[in-house]
Amino acid sequence: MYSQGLIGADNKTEETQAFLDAFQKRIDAEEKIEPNDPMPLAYRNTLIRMIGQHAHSEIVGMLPEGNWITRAPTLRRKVALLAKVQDEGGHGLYLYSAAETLGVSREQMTEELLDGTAKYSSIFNYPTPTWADIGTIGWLVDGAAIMNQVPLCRCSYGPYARAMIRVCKEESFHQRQGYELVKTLCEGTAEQKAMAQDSLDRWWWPSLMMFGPSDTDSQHSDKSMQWKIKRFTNDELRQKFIDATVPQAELIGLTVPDKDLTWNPTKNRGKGGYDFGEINWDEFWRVVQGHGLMNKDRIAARKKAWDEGAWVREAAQAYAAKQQSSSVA
Ligand code: FAQ
Repeated sequence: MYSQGLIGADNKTEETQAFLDAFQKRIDAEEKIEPNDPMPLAYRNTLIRMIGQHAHSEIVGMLPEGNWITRAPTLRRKVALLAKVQDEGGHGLYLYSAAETLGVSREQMTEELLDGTAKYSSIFNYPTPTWADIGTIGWLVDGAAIMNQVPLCRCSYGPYARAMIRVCKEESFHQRQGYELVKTLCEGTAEQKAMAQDSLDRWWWPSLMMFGPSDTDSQHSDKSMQWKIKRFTNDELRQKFIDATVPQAELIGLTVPDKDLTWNPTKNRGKGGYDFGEINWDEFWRVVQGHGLMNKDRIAARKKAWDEGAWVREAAQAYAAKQQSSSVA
């Protein structure tokens, strides 16, 4: 672990108004905050919560797609899917490391995931019953993830911002391979096209929920915007995603399952944008609170992996202790 201080690494800095003002001045000047810098406790805790949730999402997010690796229809698709799932695992590890720079351990974060204290993205609590879902996840879920994460490359916390640069490059490949997969299905037989449409029908609304509650219900957005952790609000990013994705659906002949979707030329300060239907926020909160279709399965899978990996952690600790005692002797 890198950062040991509660407020600053010196363990002395007090959270006075003068300190808070000086901190905000650094943020406003677009300076990056680094692990050993003094920072308000609430800033630290916001990042631990958000980066931890993000890391868990990447790791839990391997499960719905990993489920299809053995059933990918061609060698080319299998190789791409294997690489993608492996990338998501890498993103999770980067992010756990970024969170560790704030003074929390990976063990603690994992325990909080398993006991339900820490959240992960709602989207990974939906099932993947068809092969088309693998394309739709790349296209929509990675597409939404990129929309949210590109601005995080400019997050005020240095380790998170830097991790996001590589993550976004990889997510971009994921989005393209997903869209190409769905496009291929749309150019295939009538059954394949119907499979793609059915998948879009099931994933569209949950993808919009990935951006979080509407701005009026978002508890953390104001403070995170002030600290330049978030650069856009949940609703702003959701709108950008809809505006970018609807034409992609049209291009491959799919229909977005929203009867209220209409082009509004006055939106986005006259640049135009889509008006869209009401999101089912009851469903969103139900899933976030653990009552989605796959919540129990996802946590059970993570718990099994954690329990079965105990011997690896113990062996690594025993090896480290042995190395340390032989270097002391
Ligand atoms: N699911 O006040 P806000 C990926 C919670 S990565 C579950 O608006 P905030 C890659 C929120 O935590 C996807 N919970 O919160 C991939 C808070 O609860 P708390 C993950 C949600 O933090 C692709 C409460 O609601 N990406 O997909 C969700 O300002 C394919 C109030 O919300 C990130 O984590 C939700 N959707 O804004 C992997 C990006 N939304 O903590 C595999 C970083 C909100 O007070 C395959 N995170 N909540 O108990 C963020 O940008 C933000 O944290 C938001 C939420 C935008 C997610």
